Amino acid sequence: MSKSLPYSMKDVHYDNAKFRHRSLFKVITQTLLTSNMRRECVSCSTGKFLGLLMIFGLACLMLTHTNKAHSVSDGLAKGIATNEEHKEVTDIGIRFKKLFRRAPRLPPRLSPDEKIFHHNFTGKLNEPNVEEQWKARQQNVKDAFTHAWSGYKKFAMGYDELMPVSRLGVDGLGGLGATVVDALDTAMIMGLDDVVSEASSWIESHLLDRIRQKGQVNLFETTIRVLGGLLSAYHLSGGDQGMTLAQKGPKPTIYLDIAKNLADRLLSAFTSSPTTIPFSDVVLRDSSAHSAPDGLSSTSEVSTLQLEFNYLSAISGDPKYSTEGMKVLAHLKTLPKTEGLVPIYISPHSGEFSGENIRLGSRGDSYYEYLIKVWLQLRDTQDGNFTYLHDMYEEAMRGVKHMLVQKSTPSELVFVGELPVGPKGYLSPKMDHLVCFLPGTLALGATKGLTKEKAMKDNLLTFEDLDNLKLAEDLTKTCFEMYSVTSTGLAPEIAYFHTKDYFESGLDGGNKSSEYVNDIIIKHADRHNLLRPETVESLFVLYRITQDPKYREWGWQIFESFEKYTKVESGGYSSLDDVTTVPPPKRDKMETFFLGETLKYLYLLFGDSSVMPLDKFVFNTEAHPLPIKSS
Ligand code: DMJ
Repeated sequence: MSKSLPYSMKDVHYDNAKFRHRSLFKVITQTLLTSNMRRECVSCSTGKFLGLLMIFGLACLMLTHTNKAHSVSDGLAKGIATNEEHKEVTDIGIRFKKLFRRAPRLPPRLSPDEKIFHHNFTGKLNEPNVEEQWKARQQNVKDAFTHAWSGYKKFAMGYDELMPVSRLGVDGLGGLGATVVDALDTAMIMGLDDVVSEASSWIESHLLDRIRQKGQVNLFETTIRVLGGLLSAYHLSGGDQGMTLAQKGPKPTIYLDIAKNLADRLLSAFTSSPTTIPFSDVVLRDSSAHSAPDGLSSTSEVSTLQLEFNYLSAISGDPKYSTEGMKVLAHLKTLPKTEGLVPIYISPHSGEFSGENIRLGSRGDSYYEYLIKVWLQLRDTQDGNFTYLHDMYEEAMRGVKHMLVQKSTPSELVFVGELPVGPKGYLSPKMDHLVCFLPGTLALGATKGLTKEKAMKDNLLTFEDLDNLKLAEDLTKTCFEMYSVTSTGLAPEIAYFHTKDYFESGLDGGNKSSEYVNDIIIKHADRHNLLRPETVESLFVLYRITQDPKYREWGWQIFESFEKYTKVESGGYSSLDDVTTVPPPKRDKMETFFLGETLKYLYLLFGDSSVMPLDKFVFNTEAHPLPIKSS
């Protein structure tokens, strides 16, 4: 007797197509001759062998019996006359084949929650519950926006910001009713017609007067929040052959006219400067401009105006806005850098960088963001060659990876540190919440707004793109853990990370059950939360690009914490003083970007991915979407 085949060969036999097409008789006899059962039988008694045959016979009877009902109903359902006998035999054959087929590979075991998301992710099972659940969550965000707006409307209409605890308004941004303009396009996207109507009629009746009368404003803040808000409202209300999301409100040209009036005044920051680097402040009523008391501008501020100015030129037909804005980037291109990284201050008097402090947090952040976004905005137009922006971006991201990225101990969270005394100095393991814009920017830069799946299918990703995408995913996790490590589930303004060179005890976030409680340090002075958007912004972009449902789930956890700890009953949401304490003391301020950005990104994260597609719109740094124009 030949020896039984080694397992690998047996596998080949079992996979053989011929085996699957044999008659029932052959299946039984061959199975008896080749299976383990045969080996058993050779060594067992005749009695045991007969017993096995009986069991086998019984199994045959059961299968025959159950198949009858099946084949009839199948046949009826299909409306096809079937030969019952023939079908029975065939069905039995199929069942036997199933018996001897290799066990199917089972999907990984998932928790009930994960199951829902897994089905949604693959898109194969059209689980209505999943989308229903996200729709319900999206509705919660919409309700939150309505609650925020109602507080602002009741207590602070026309002021820049709401102090929700005091129930007062405050002008922290120059008095242009910044919340109204920042919130308007979010209301349009959410389809909140009443809010659109209230906000737009305030803009129509008051904003131009304010612009003519008000004094000093910051060039950057006014551009990203007010000008950006007006430009998006223009497009979303039908201007520039745009969408007509807003059923109510003025004609789009109203927004354009106000935007031009405002931008004409803001231009004085460029034209008064002795270099191409604009001054930081403008006095609106007389269109004059001056530098900050120290004579310096922030690098991120002078390089985060171009999306808005370019779009305004495109829709107004007047190139002067774009010309002034793009001169800044062309000038920055010529300045010396460290592996693409730049100091956070620049002098409008000399046009040179000032100091050596390098970071991607405050004053540095959106320099890197706009390099890639302005390139995305302009690359398909015929207005010039903007490849240099992409080159600057790629060089900078290589610099980030080489000089700023580190891992924490003990659990290896990837973070972006700072070089406070320049490239030759030490790396501080400090990361502002502001840096959490970076994962979204990296992912956008990698796929140019397409899904990863599509970009891979079309062979569009380089190794560098994939590397950047991986870093984006790692950093998004870190940003999320900055939330989940605290007692409130809300991130501090600044986090430090334990590394092999840096340790400080007794400064954790308070959530002792977090896996990362020993990795993240939160100093007393940094424990506030300003309702900032950067992490949910990156969750939104990462979700759109990777389609991984975990980003939605993380966003939902963050939203629930905002609801639990920042909501003010009488209306509005409040910044917090300390996210490590429960209940957290409130700071009594609702920043305009909570309505302009945070709630907008959450709403889009939970909604249909075809709304505001990332390869057709570029979001300014204040989350105002601007359409990408092609030549
Ligand atoms: C916003 O005004 C913008 O997102 C800006 O780029 C950074 N700061 C705030 C939000 O945190």
